[in-house]
Amino acid sequence: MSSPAEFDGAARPDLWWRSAVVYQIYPRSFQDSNGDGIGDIPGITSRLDYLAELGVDVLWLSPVYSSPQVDNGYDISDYHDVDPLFGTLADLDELIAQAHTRGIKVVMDLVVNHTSDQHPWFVESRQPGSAKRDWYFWRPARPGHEPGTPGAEPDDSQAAFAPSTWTYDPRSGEYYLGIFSSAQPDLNWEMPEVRHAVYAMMRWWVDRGVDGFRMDVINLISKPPAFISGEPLDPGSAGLGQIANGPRLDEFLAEMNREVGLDVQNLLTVGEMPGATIEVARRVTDPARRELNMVFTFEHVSLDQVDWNKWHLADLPLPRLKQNLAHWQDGLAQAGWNSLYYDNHDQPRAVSRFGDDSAEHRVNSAKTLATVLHLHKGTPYVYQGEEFGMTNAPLTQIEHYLDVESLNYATQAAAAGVPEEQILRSLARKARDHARTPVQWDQSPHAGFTTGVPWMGVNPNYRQINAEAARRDPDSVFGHFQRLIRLRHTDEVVREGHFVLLLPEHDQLWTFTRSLGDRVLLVIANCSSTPAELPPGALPNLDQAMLLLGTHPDSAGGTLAPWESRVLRLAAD
Ligand code: TEU
Ligand code: CA
Repeated sequence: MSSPAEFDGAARPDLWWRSAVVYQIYPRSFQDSNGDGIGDIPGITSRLDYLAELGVDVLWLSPVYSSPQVDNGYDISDYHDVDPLFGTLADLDELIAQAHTRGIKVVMDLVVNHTSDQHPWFVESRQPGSAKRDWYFWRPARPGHEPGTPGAEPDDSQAAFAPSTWTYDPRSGEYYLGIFSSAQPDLNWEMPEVRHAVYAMMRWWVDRGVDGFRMDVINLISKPPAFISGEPLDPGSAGLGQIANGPRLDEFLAEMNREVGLDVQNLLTVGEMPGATIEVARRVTDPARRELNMVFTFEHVSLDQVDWNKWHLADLPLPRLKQNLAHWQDGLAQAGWNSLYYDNHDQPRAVSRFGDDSAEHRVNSAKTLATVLHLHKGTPYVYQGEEFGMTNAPLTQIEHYLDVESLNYATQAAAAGVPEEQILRSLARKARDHARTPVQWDQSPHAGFTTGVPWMGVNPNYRQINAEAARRDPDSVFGHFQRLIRLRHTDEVVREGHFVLLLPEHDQLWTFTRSLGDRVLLVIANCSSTPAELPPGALPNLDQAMLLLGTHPDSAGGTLAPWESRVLRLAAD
């Protein structure tokens, strides 16, 4: 970190994002500043020194725009304003300015596959014959059916958070498409006016000082030609299966890049792409194509389920997880760039899911999962609370769940006769609610998140697991994240080294090398709650190897303790 004098916090040198670590904030659950029990922007600003101490380079803010909050902000009714729940535009300007003075950049969430049904664009589009009618997708009722009656929906496609993707609008007697819910009608990107309205809005935010965009379900914006020409969608879930990765996706992303100046201004761009394949990711993140810097794949967070249904639980042997990430490392090794994440506001907590959140193993499994992820090649994302090992919450009744997706699943599953205890088992493992419990700052009431009543209960384990305790203990998960981030900032091999997975079938050890010229790093991690022997002769020669980062003091022997990991620099031949 260079001295303040010459450092212009907002500077974005070429490819800066390839050495950055991003921290995701879910504003509703991060820090409340006015006692209404809901996190807000001044609350985030008050925690900037904590984030600077952690060492992160970028803050990704989940949506803070005006919104009816049906999907907690992923349903935007005004892209040019901040929701009063979270504060004001002036508060956001202050946050951006204060972040920049600490050398931290700010990335906004761009939600433009759909708007809120309260957005003026949609309110106008509802008027039959309005100039904005085709800004959204309207269809007549199914032939032979009375509009508005059950079964009259244009087709049997299902929404992510509701039974049908189609919502009847008595005003025009027609139906509109919402892949996620009726509160989130899909924009019609075939319309140049729609695209250019979005680009103008993005330029407006860039002029306010933001350093990039995380783009929500951006691979859903190019709908299938058959659908565009009026064909019905197939039954089943619309979004992920049928609509992802449409034929004009690259054209739209390249146009956006040009019109907003994403590359010329070195703005960080990451596209959330459920259903994206390595081929799509390699194409979209190929610098020569000037589309996006990186994408969020969903493959590694969709392995502990059956088919495309996250609620149909499946065990996840370690080889499947590590081989999937290695697959993406290899796939984007020549062109493109990976994002690296386990946690976000849509996923259950990684230490509970991929690790062991028992009192005995939580700290080491949180550290070791982070070691493995951050030593892969790509840009790491840390989700609020992950940096000190927050866990899933003990939500034991349907009423404990608040998320639109969780409640939709519980309702539909119950209607389909799924026993309540099975529904509760799936929710306990996979619900997004686990990621959304308030951040546990300290041992004070409500873990220091609010002086009021939190919108969602704080995880009762906050007395043991909180940021303040972790900051005080250099051997904590927080201390480990600081060291991982420092290693990425100081070691080029961590940033640019070629990745090779070792022992792909070993069901305890996750081990791989990163090499750049004759410099080689070796990562050895025991991702199990029982000791693991290093298979003799299976790993590079460890003599003269130097330990750069380890979770356990006596980390030289041939046996790794449960959840022990070591990052070693191998002696040059
Ligand atoms: O998520 C898209 C998405 O794919 C998720 O719905 C995901 O499949 C699911 O939640 C996994 O359980 C984005 C946002 O990240 C999410 O919060 C929004 O709800 C969604 O888009 C609609 O905007
Ligand atoms: Ca508040």
